[in-house]
Amino acid sequence: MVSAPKKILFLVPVHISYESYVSPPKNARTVLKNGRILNSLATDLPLGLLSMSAYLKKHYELDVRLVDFNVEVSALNDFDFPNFASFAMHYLTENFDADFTPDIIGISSLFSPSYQNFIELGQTIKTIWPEAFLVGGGNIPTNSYQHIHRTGGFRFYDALCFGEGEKPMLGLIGAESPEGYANQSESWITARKLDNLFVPKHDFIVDLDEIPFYDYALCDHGRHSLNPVMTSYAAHSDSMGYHIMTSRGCPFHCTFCASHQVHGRKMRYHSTERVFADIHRLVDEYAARTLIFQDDHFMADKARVLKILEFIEQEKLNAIFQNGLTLYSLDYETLSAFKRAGVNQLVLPIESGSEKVLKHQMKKPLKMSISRQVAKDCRKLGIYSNANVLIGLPGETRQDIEEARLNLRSIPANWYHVVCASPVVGSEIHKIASEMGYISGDVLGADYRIAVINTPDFSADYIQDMQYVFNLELNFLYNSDLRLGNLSLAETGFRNVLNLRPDHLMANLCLAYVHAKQGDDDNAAECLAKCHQYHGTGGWEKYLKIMDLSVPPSIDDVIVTIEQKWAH
Ligand code: B12
Ligand code: SF4
Repeated sequence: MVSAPKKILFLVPVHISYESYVSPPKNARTVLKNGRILNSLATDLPLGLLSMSAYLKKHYELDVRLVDFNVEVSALNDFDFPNFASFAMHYLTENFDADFTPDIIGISSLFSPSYQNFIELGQTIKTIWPEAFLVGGGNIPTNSYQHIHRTGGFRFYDALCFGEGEKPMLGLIGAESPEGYANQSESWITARKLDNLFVPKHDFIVDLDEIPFYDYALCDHGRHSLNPVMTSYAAHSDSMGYHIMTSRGCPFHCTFCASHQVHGRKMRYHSTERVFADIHRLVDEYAARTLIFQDDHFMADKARVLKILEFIEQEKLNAIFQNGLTLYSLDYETLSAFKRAGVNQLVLPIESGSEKVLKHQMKKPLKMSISRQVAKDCRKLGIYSNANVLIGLPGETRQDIEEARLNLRSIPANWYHVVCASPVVGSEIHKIASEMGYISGDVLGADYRIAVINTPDFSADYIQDMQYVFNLELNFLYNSDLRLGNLSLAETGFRNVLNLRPDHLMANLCLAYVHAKQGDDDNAAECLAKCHQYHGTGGWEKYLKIMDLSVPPSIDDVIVTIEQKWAH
């Protein structure tokens, strides 16, 4: 073995901004801590770091530690720090003594809203461990290194990694001088190189089986199960899931996506034998029962997909597919295989209700007839479907948005997740929107839930309002389960919303409808009374006006009012 730095510390900054954490936007998931409403932080396993750790340990003897600040902040009963950097300073000085002085520190940043935290954490690290070689990696440094350079981020960071980090980190650790190595490697970005017009290059591992079983032992799985995104899936109350990624890359060109900047467009795979071996280890060593697949394009090879699903079925495990699966690959046979593998819920990346927007603004290989068929088949098979939709891309018009608003009502997904198009750095829409001067405010650091694109066709405020209207119409007024008479399923959705927002007028109105349909006049009247109570608050009047809806005066009118809407 070559002599190498022994101690590596990996850090994950909080994924969202401090402002968004302490004052969550109204469409965010929240948690209550010591009487305060705070934004909820996703505590999903940071797979990139687990992969790098496994790969590096295959080659060198290392002491690797990991701190995910999403987990550490979530574990607190209260949060009374003025910013995340002061919490990081407090946490790191309390938890690391002289026994662990890291040689190399790597900070991972995948999400635009974490940008400021990424920079401030770098600054904190340089105060605590000025001698350590500090590197950054992930989606944000890969796409924003020029901005980081311009704004002085290289005062803290010694180098930034371009794309996947396994091979670049291996080179760095094996080198006598990390600085020297970073300055000559094509995948490491340094300030000195950028001053000389340097263009970085990817250094991919082609055969993913070269990466050993991910270093899951780096994480405390009890703490990481505090709030993974899977807990927002109605069909899964068990929060102890194990994330896996069986392939990397995606050949498509969706204009809102930045994945290819890190992982490229060429598909790379783990062999199915290796996938099965990893799953067996997760079951044996961690008693895993639920697997969360994170592949960008899981559906790339149908035979492979069916083989993996058959394995999950045989092993009687649960599987969650958090990313939308390519809809044209989801024929009835394949969907049935998902169902047999115990998959009771799927994310459908329907993306838009306008064929024009799908084709020209999103460059998505999808037709609405396919989305409709998949949603219907999911219903037939008893798979709960969550549809993803986004509005407000450059080139989309108000007419497209109105068309989508109507068309989406004909796709019978169970629930819709509607978002404002966010110009994520590294995506084509970010490039277009920045070149055209369409972006208002700060994109790096901006919350995905807030519209920031203004074009000659629409303002960001209009998109923000329409995003909420789409949500109110598709999930409430025109809720597919309500219209199809699946009252108890619809009721579960409304109650989930009311648990978080008791003053949700539309959830109360739709629940009044459910009660009225069931002949439960007392509860219907109670829900309707709440609608009248909240009518003048929270901007409800504005949204009711856009939907051309008024709160019915009595419970006798609730059913008529709602069903009249469906008839038009
Ligand atoms: C899993 C995932 C999540 C998980 C997070 C898991 C986690 N704890 O990291 C969850 C479900 C929470 C999530 C949520 C969201 N996500 Co997401 N997510 C992904 C996804 C599909 C995979 C990430 C992953 O695990 N990759 C596998 C590992 C192996 O790769 P990696 O993490 O990139 O790490 C490698 C390199 O980046 C690099 N690297 C990473 N860190 C470091 C550190 C150092 C020191 C070095 C040297 C290298 C390095 O080396 C690693 C190994 O090769 C990516 C797409 C993608 N394929 O990258 C989107 C992605 C990161 N998500 C994205 C988005 C937009 C979202 C959501 C907004 C979706 C939504 N509409 O709700 C939310 C926002 C969350 C928030 N901030 O509030 C965008 C982010 C774009 C951006 N610029 O902000 C991405 C890129 C997808 C896209 N559309 O372009 N997501
Ligand atoms: S959104 Fe999904 S399908 Fe589209 S390019 Fe990105 S990873 Fe591929």
